[in-house]
Amino acid sequence: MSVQAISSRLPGRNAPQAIASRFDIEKLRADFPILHEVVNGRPLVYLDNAATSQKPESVIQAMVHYYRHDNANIHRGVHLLSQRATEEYEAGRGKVQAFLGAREAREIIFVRGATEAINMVAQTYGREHIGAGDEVLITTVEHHSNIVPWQILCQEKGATLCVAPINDRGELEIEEFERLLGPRTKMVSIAHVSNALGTINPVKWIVRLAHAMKVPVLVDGAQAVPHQPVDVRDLDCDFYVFSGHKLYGPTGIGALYGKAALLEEMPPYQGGGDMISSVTFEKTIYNKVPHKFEAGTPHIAGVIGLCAAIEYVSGVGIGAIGAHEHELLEYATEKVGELEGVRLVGTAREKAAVLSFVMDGIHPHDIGTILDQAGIAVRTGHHCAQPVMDRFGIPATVRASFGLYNTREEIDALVAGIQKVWEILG
Ligand code: 7TS
Repeated sequence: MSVQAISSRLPGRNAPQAIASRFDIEKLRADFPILHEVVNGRPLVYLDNAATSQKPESVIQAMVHYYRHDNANIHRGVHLLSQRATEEYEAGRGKVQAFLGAREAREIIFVRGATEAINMVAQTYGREHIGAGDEVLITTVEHHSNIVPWQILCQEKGATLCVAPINDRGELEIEEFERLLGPRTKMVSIAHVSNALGTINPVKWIVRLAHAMKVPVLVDGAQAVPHQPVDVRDLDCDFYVFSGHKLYGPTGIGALYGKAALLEEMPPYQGGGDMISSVTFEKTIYNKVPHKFEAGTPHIAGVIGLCAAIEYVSGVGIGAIGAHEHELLEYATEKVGELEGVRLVGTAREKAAVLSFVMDGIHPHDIGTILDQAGIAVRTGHHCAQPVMDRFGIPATVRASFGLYNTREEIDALVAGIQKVWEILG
């Protein structure tokens, strides 16, 4: 089946026109204090949302309120503040469960972010189930954090890391993926959305293919959850990971979803407080899932901030956000794509919120510097996806990535900035 045919089976987006009327961009922008910053004498145009998104006042205030009124360690105190902190923290688990559509709250493990979640799965599930001669299957578009943890594991175990290729648009070559998925494959780990190219992978289809071979699938949702609804039960993936800071929440907090049956039989990742039910020098009995995987004092304020972010995003409507960004992406693709000297990198038919490009004879860092002088924040470099750059034979790109608060006027500013770059350096 072609990627296009698969794409047409992906969950439909809300019609942009229907959304636009509900989407009061100026009201939303007022929720984000940082958007009022002036950068190099110009109003900030923040187009680096794939790296991290800005935080609404409600997220900032939720964390401030926690530290001002409720701060205490969790799960161990009988005193009121500890109970309050514990309740908020565990309520947060329920919120993430609902956000991802997980069956049970204990299927949500709080982690530092997507990176820690993938390392955790590699070092717990992976260590138990992947051995010499086995294969882990990923794709060319992965972020380094979905490559290196598997590489470390494969080196330790004598296993092989296999990589499914992409075509010139940046789409997964499905037939090649199917060919590589073999009897030795013990794990598939794949980005839901590529951070460097914006490609949306047909993850539901991939899960189905992998499960037909009895292979579990981890989906790296770091670039998906801010832009589209995610339902882990519908995807039927075995693990799903994301970072709070790309979802308008704080840094240092994220979540790992794992199917309860898998989490139950996995060994712990780190040892320490809270992950035990009893300890003697001879033997430790581990705590129940999810606490077995949350050693030490967690990022309590982070969980509270993440919950406020989920509430915020849910209030705006993730479908509406995705539709707004899709409109911006289409507009930017057209406007930037027709500029002299510009070549877009990553032109998949299913894309989310990312526009990567290069300019003839001009280094991306120089482009980024000139844009910064105009107050426009974009990312330049390999975006922690060096194999993607290698695939396209380039060292780096300029990446503009969109969030719910971006506007057409900001795309116009980007276009003017790129024209200026061409005038100066072209
Ligand atoms: N996976 C994907 C697809 C990502 O885009 C990122 C971060 C990660 C995993 C790691 O997330 P972390 O929160 O644990 O660091 N991506 C980017 C980026 O594109 N620019 O800066 C960070």
